[in-house]
Amino acid sequence: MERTFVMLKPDAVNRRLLGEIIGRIEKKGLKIVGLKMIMLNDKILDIHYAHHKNKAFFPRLKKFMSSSPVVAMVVEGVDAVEVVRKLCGPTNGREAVPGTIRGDFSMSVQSNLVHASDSKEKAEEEIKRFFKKEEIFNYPLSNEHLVYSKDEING
Ligand code: IDP
Ligand code: MG
Repeated sequence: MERTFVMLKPDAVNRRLLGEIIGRIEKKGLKIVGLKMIMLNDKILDIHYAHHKNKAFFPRLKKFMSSSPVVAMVVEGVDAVEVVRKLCGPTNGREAVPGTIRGDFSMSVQSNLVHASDSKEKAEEEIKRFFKKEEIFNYPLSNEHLVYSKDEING
C-alpha cells in the first residue's frame, strides 16, 4: 500500500484547523499510520525546502515553518501520494478550488496549511527524513473492505 508524508504547518496549528484537516484525510478513507508534533529546525528546513533555497522568500518561509510546532503524519492508501495532493489543492490558496483544504481555508501562497509529498520517490525520502521506523505502525482496519474492493487492495 502506498504511503505519503503530510505535514500540518504552523498556520494550521495556530488557526486550530488540525482536527478539520486530519478529519478530511480520515473521511476520505486514507489511513494514518504515523502522527506526531515536532518543531522544525534550520537544518531540516534547508533539506526539506532545498528546491527553494535561492528564492527571495526562502528566509521568510523558514521563519514561518519554525514559528510553532507542526504536525507530521504518514498517510497510507491506494495512490496515497496523488490522492492527498488532490485533497490539498495547488500551492496558492487563492487559486485552489473550494472543496480542497487550501481552497477552503487558505488565502496565501506561503501560509497554505499543509505539505504533502509530490511523488512516490519524495514520499519515501520525506518519511525517512521525519519518522523513525518504530514511529510508523502496521495495523489492520476492520472496515477496509468498505473503503476498497478486494482487487484494489491486492493489485
Ligand atoms: P507545494 O507545497 O504545493 O508542494 P512547493 O513549490 O513545493 O509547493 O513549495 C513549498 C512551500 O513553499 C509551499 O507550500 C509554500 O508554503 C512555500 N512557497 C512556495 N512558493 C512560494 C512563494 O512564491 N512565496 C512564498 N512561499 C512560497
Ligand atoms: Mg512541494
